[in-house]
Amino acid sequence: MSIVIKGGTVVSSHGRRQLDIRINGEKITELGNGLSIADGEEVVDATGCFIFPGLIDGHTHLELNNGMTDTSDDFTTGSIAAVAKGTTTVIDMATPEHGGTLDECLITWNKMAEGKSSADFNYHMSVIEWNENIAKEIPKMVKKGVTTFKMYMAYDNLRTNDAELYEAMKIIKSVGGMLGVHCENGDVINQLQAEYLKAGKTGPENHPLTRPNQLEAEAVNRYLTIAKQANLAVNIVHLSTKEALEVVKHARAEGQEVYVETCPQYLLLDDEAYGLPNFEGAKYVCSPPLRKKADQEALWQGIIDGEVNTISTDHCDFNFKDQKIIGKDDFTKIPGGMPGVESRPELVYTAGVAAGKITPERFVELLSENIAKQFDLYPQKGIIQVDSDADIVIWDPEATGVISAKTQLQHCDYTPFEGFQTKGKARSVYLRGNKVAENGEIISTKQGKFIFRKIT
Ligand code: DUC
Ligand code: ZN
Ligand code: ZN
Repeated sequence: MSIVIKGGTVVSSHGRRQLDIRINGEKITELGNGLSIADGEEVVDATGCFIFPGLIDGHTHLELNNGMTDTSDDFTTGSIAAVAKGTTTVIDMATPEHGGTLDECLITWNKMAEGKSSADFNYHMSVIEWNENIAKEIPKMVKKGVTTFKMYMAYDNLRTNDAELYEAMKIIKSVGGMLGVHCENGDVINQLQAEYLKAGKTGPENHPLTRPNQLEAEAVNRYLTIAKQANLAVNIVHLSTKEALEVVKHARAEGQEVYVETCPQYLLLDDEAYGLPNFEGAKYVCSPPLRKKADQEALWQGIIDGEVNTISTDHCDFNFKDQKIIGKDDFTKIPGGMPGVESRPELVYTAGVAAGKITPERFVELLSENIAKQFDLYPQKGIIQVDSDADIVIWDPEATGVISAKTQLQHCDYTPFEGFQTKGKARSVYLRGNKVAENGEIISTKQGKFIFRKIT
C-alpha cells in the first residue's frame, strides 16, 4: 500500500522544504514537488503542517524494577504513550541483575519489549559491575546490534569505580561503541544523605540538598578525564547543571569529543517543587534532582549555542499514591524518576520553538536526528529521505492543549507538568509506513520491532 503525503514542510537540521513524500511499504521511496498519484494510492493532505522524522527518545526506563518496586509503566503502556505523541523509537536502559550476564539481560529486555512495544526499540546495555566475563560480552553485544552502553557513578547497586569505568571504556573504544554515564559523586551523596537523616531531615525537600550541583560537575570532570585517558568519545546523560556544562565546554575546548543530553524536567521545572506540601515534592524526586532557574537558563543557552546535543526524557515513572509514598519517612527511599516519554515533543516544541528560543530545524536535531546519529540509527531513523524508514510525524504547529494526568496515556497517577499549556502537536504518526496514531490517540499497537544497530 502506497501513501503520498502532500503539502507539508519537511524539516531536518539542514533546513525545511515543502516536499511531497511517497511511502511504499516501510520506506520512504520518493520526495519531490507535485508528486503524481497512481491509482489506488492514498493521499494525505499535510498543508500547514511540519513533517518531522519520527522522534527518538534516547533515554527511557519503560519497564524497570529499581530494587524496591516496578515502574508504573511497562513496554506496552509506555510505548503507546510515546507513539501517540510522536516518539516512534525508544532506546531503553537495559539493566542486568548483579551476577547476571549482559546476554541474560538482553534476553529479559527482548521478552519485555518484543510483541509488546508500539515503538521501535533498542537498548543501552548497562554495565553495573566489572569482571572478565562482562569484558568479553561487550563485543558480543555489539554483534547482536546493541552498540551503546550505560554506566553509573552514583547508586550503590549500579555503580562501578573509576578503575572499572576506565577498563570498560577501553573495551568500548576497541569495538567502536558509545558510552553514556550517570554523573554524580555517589560516595559524597551517601555521606550527605546519612548526615541529613541523622539530623532528622527526612522530607523530599532534602533530596536536592544532598545532591548539589558541584557533585554532578565533579563527576562529569572525572568521567571526562578518564575518557580522555581511554581516548573515548562519550555521552553525558541527563546533564542538569550550569557547572557541569562549563566542565564540558572546557573539555571540548581542549579537543575532547563529548555529547550532552538533557531532559525537559531540567529545562522547565526547578527545585522549588520539592517544597510542595503534603509530600507532593516526592513527585519530582529524580536524580540528578531538579535544579535552580539559573541552571535552566544555562541549559537553554547550551541548546541555543549547540553545546547540548540531545533532549531525551529519563522516563522512569512511579505512582504517587502507592509508590512514591514508600519514602514518606525517608526521602532516600522515594523511588526516583518521573514520567516524560509522552510529553517531551509538546513540551520542547512549546517552550523551545513556539517561544522563539529554537527553530523547528533545531527541534528535529535535538529530538531525533542527533540521537539517531549518536546511537547508530542514522539514516534508517532521524531523517526524512529516500530509503529511510517511513517514521513520520505530521506536526500541527497551531494545535493547542493542556497536559494533565487525567488525559495522559502514560500509566502514572500524576504528571510533573500538570496544567502546562502546549502549542504544537502530532496530528498523525507513522511507524515504518503504518499510521499508528492520530490526534493523540493510538490507532495501531504493538508494531514496534528491535532495530539492529551497526557501528558505521
Ligand atoms: N534517575 C536515574 O538516573 N534513572 C532513573 C530515574 C532517575 O531519577
Ligand atoms: Zn541516571
Ligand atoms: Zn536514567
